[in-house]
Amino acid sequence: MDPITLNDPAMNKLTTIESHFLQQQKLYPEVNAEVIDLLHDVAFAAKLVRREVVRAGLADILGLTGSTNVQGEEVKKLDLFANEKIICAIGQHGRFAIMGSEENDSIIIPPKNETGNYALLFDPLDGSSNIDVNVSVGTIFSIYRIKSEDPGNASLADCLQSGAEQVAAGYVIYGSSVVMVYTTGHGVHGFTYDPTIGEFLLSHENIITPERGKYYSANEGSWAQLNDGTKRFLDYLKEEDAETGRPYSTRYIGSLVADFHRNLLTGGVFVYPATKKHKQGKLRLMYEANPLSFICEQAGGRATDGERRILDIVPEELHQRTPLYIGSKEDVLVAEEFEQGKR
Ligand code: AHM
Ligand code: MG
Repeated sequence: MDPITLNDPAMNKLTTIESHFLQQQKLYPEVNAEVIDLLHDVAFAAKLVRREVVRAGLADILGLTGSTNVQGEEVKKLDLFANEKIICAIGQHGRFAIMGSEENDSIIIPPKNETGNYALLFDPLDGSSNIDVNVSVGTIFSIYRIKSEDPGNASLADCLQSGAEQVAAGYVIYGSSVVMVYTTGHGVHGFTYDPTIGEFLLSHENIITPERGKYYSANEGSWAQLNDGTKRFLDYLKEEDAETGRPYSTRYIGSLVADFHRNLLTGGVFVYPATKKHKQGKLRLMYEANPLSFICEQAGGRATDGERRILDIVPEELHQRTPLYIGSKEDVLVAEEFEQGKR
């Protein structure tokens, strides 16, 4: 008897995150299989965080955040909840020797860290001021191979590596849909979560960001705090010039991950400079700037602190802050010229 062959054309178009990773491993055998497992862990943790984020508006009705729930347990604020979920969901597999979170002052040693060869640095829920008002928030993560030979001895030094040493990075945005974007240094790929089947499906393959954008994202409410270079750059973006497509439109959500994601897809520049209030910038090098810069460069964009490539900065401390100019290459180059007083 002849074997039965089934072919469902609709299925051929669906690529689950799992089958995408299998394809990537064939294409790029140099990407360690462990790294793929780590990305799976992150995708799983993101599903847990998403489950709570989509119910955030029910906090008052259900007695969530800061109060006691029906089981008599104290319910955590969403960013702290996300932090604990990620640490526990990812830490239980023993693949990470060490972690660092924007929510924790010190490094975190997962319960089973004897076998993991990697360090995870993450912002569990970026855009915290937007959580209670139904605006997109996200999880940002960065993965490094540890330098210590014995994972049981992993220390802060294993976390303090420059961004250029990342083996993978990504983010999950909890917005009108939930999207996970990642890179292992072989392009940038995005997946949209289908809640009806509980799967991330490939929706954005090989993301390339436009060379020049049409949006700029900056908190202009801080105008009085900005230095002259930044002010002149923002003024420049508002001038009329057909050749460069100016004036640009302002788009500023106040969730870095959401502002970055939009600009990545449509083109644009995100600016959070050093200000009088935030003399080193506000954003965190290890949890925000490095992972997004890795993704941005992989998509053909550029990311600097106005002087230096973000990925070349050698970190001195876990919670180090940095100015950030990130997005379409041409736009970031112009921003740097203004910051450096060349314009
Ligand atoms: P958070 O990690 O406490 O949420 O702070 C980081 C956020 C970024 O998501 C966003 O780009 C920035 O802070 C907005 O800051 P501002 O309100 O000063 O514009
Ligand atoms: Mg943040």
